[in-house]
Amino acid sequence: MPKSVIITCATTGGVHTPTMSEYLPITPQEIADSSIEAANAGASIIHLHARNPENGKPDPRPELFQDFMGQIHRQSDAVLNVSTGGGLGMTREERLRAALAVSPEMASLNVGSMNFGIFPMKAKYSNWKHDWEPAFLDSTRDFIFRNTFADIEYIVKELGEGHGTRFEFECYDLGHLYNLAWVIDQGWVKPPFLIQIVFGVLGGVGADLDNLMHMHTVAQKLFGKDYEWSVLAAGKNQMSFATQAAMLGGNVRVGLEDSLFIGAGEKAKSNAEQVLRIRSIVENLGLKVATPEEARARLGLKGRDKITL
Ligand code: KMH
Ligand code: ZN
Repeated sequence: MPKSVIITCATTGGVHTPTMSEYLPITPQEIADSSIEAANAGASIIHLHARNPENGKPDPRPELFQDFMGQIHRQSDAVLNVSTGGGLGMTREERLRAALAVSPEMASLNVGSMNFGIFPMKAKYSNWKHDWEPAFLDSTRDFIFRNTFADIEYIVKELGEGHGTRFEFECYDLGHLYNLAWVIDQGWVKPPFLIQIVFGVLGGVGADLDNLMHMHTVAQKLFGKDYEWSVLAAGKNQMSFATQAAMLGGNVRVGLEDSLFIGAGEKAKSNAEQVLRIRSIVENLGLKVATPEEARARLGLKGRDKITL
């Protein structure tokens, strides 16, 4: 009997900017509504970032997270997963503020430093809604997404040991799997692990099916039975890579953080639209979609009553 497929939905992120899509949720109310709709559509995990309600810039303030997380928590039983990647350029302390304040069941943990180039998107847009957007995109020409071993140790100790939060380990390249294996060897984190293999970020591994197969093979060797794996691909490869992961027995992540589209040149009108699309693919493959309770059991989460909202 194949395992059910855990769908994570990353509803806004800190990469896309307001000019790129009118459907990107920005305010706490928009993020709450869009996340609840995605949960109702079949996402059992909601991966969350916050934005400044006035200008849409990625924003680390815990009160923004508390606002939308409180609403999602009251209106769905989805697992709430707080980003510690934050917005490109935030300090380590800023990136951790919200998660430390709400003590979530899950948080992301990026397990390697890398280039993270989103500057090529700048050429596709004009008539910016906000002045900060083109400068923000441009700044990533000379930007290192910092996730050193010291950063990783700080996060697993403060948040993992301190709050019982479990991690969505974001692996953007082969070496990140080995970084994670080393972290596990230190005894800092315990199984089961959720490994999110990320394709198509400029600076990480490319969205090539051979890479997916190889990273899955290596993850299997390094983590054996101790892990669940999931795939996200940025941009146009989002649905095909999620489909491939489901076919290989993995889990999937979709959402407007990772792609603003639902088809070639066609913008997704909501996060739920992407969730419903992958859900229908998964079900047409003869697989079931995991409920939040199934996700909690498989990932060993502490429970929705143990978060501070
Ligand atoms: N933006 C994604 C490619 C995080 O929030 O920690 C990866 C991500 C990072 O979700
Ligand atoms: Zn994220």
